[in-house]
Amino acid sequence: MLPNTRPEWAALQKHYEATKGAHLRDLFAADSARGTRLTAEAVGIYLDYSKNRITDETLKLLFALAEASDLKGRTAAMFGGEKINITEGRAVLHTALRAPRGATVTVDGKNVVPEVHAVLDAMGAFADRVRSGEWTGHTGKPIKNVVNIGIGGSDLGPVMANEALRNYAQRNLNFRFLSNVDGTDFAETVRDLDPAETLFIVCSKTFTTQETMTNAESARQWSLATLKDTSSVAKHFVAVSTNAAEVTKFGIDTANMFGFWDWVGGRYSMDSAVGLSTMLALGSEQFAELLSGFRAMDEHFRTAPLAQNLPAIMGLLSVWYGSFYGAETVAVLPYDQYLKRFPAYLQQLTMESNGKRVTLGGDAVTYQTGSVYWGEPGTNGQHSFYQLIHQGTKLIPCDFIAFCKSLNPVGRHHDLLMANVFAQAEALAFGKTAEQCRAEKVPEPLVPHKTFPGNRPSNVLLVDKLTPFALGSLVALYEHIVFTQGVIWNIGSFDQWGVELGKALASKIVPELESASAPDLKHDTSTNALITRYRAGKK
Ligand code: G6Q
Repeated sequence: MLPNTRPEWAALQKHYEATKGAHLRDLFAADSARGTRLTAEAVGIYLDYSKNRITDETLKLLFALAEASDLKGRTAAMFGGEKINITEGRAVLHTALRAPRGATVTVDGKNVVPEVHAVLDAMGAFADRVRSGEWTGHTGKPIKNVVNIGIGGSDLGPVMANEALRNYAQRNLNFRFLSNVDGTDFAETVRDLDPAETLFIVCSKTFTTQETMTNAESARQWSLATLKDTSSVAKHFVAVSTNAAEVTKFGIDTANMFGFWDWVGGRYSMDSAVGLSTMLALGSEQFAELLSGFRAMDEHFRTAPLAQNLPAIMGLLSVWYGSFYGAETVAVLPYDQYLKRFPAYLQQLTMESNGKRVTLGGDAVTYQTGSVYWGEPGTNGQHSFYQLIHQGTKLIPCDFIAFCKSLNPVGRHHDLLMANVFAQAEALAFGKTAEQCRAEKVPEPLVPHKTFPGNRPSNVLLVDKLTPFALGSLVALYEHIVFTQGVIWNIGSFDQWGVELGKALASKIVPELESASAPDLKHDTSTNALITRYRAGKK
């Protein structure tokens, strides 16, 4: 059903019309406890959502919508292994990837937890051998460089985690990530590496993705050009995949293949074998801490009442802005340099999941769904795009993410960094009035330019310290925000037909670019002309 036909949605629409003019300045002035009351805390994350354009009534109505949408029931269905990815007929069980040893999660009558832990154990044992230098390359040298070859869900999580947890990584291992089919990515990734010291992880669920297989083949040729012997492939290439036949065909020993399952979506897979590079960097104990962060947030989301439930609150607030205020984007602004790839990671998680235009039943939606997620770490963003958030014409809800303790305490740096987070959220909410400008003797012609309207919403997430546990809990927080949004919008968050289309379209054109004789082009006139021009230009 279309959620905007629910009475709870209509009540929110009416409430929006009645309250859209309210200013955060007045909401704070009317309630001296607002800044501590509209907060929630769980799994080491303190969420201050008081600077949102909401009242207690808004929350009540949003929770009523969540209940009418059966958020609890749908959550239980996901955790219980029901095939909620209906267009692919699959269960959605990334939560089983962090289930404790001994737990039971059943898919098609089979408990999958023992297999999950068998793969984790194999990853851990392999990581120990590489990290200790026991695993050597073909010439007997220990591995110094690890290159993860993968794209999309087989790249963005590992890249983000590698940056985010660099402080905890074994520093004598050098990690690189090769994703783009652009030969430049390949050339620049390997240019200063010694094949005898380089291990490639070919990370592809299907082992058929064009970009990844092209890069893997070039890596194999590059490696063999120095090592000469095809038996060296087994020492320098391992695979993360569900496709044993293709892995064997490539020359990788299936003893060095780390598997996962069709109930793990690519963008939800960084804590599966796709995280092998993370395991190599962190070792099995710290990887286990990452998983416990995920698990703690899973348990919180599954069990906490809506009014204390971080993912539910944040998911509902994004629905409030997206579907009622018409806000088109959400800015994610981590004030931690280690999280510099976190917004890029979230772009896939959020936009591939909820960039959908029909309901689960196939009806075209008549309301806004998935928002554009974007962002950069603070304070850098303040010196570029924050201007538009403060004084532009668009409403851009922001998520600030910050840590009480720095992993690199240097002089005054951390206090300065944190002062900026608090100041930005404050300025966005309260702005600066014309009267305040005049009191500061701003010349009259400049008053409109120096006035800040405020009333720009934000969440502040405050965490003690960026640890593997904290990262796991933050990623799971956003996974469940996405799930909450998808349930309210009644869309399928776990397929990605748009990505599949891209894969199919390009493979049709490849032979037309590579054929020696002029191909018979049957595209539109624009595509035909571009192909013809490229064929002439590349000679
Ligand atoms: C993720 C998507 C997509 C996928 C890549 C790589 O949810 O399905 O980003 O992860 O296309 O696919 P392979 O792992 O099969 O190479």
